[in-house]
Amino acid sequence: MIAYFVSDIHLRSIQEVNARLLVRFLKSVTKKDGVTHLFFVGDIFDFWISDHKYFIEKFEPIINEVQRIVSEDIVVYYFEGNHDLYLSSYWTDRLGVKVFKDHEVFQLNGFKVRVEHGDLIDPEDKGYLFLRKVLRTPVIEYVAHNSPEKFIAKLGEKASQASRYYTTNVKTQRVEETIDKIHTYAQKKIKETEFDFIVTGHVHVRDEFSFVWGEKRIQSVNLGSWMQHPSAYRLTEKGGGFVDI
Ligand SMILES: [Mn+2]
Repeated sequence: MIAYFVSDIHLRSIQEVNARLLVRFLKSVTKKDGVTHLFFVGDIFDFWISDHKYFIEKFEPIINEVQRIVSEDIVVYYFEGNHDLYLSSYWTDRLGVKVFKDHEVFQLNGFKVRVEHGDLIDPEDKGYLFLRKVLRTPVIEYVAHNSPEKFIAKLGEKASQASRYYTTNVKTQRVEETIDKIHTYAQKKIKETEFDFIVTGHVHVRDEFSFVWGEKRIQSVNLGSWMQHPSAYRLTEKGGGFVDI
């Protein structure tokens, strides 16, 4: 068993360096090298909603690789982030990728692994939590699915040009505080669901942390962001660790 986890690549175009790195990484995700699972843990794209042709064409080389990976019977999961939403109509129905909106616990070769995007790690981020609620209302879902392709293309271009201020500055200002929040979240969630690993993203701070719960050592992993450090978390029956991309 080899499982890879990636998140928060925030791709805006297929021309950028991280898009090339992602395609190269996906090419290395093969059955012959023993890969069994691939987890997209949200915000892979800086903007993708629903099943619009605009996104499918824009990110075609990535889609082609995902198709090839699925055809090799490698299990691919996609956890929606806050920049990639309403994915199931294309990613599940057309590509065969199971999509999750919330957390999920997987049994991976003896390890119980809890996976989620991580947008609930910071309870003080009230503005974001409100936005999260709004984005997930039926009205927005309807608009996301039914907006004309032209409007989506406009929105997509706007999103691609939008300032990186929030994601590059605001989010990384208080690294220690964020790390505390990741650890607190893991220690809180273990009281609700049993797991050996908790894998999150969203807060853009790459972090590995372990703590003892009862008789067990629990591992908490935050995947960080490719804007700082392109990497994937690799889990095998021996345990896990980051690999540089
Ligand atoms: Mn996010």
